[in-house]
Amino acid sequence: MKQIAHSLSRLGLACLSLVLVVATFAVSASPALAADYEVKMGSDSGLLVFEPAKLTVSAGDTVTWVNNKMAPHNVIFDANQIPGGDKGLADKISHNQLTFAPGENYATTFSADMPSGDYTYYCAPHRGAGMVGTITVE
Ligand SMILES: [Cu+2]
Repeated sequence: MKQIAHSLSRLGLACLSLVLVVATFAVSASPALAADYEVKMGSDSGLLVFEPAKLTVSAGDTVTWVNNKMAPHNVIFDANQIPGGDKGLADKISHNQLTFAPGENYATTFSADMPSGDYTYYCAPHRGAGMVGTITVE
């Protein structure tokens, strides 16, 4: 009888472990946890900057650039300033089209199949003025 109770308790522990493993996987795989971030193009005070200029995100998160002040702006990623140096990827996540009206925006999702690291970008019209930003994907 004692041996049966012992076996049952071991079985229970195994079931609990299995439930925990499955639950952990379900949580980590859930796309509902992906976060959305917003970067202003042009600061509220009218400076030619991305705000925030530096942002750290997780794989699967989405960054939306919103035109704020001092337009026109855009978002250009250079292949030599992203992890892996993939020109195709740099073009894919760039937004060449200039925004003019406040509120105009575009988004990039840093999906899990993209390499992690620092993605540095600039605004073409204002690169010389220092309008540069970095998204760090962890
Ligand atoms: Cu700009």
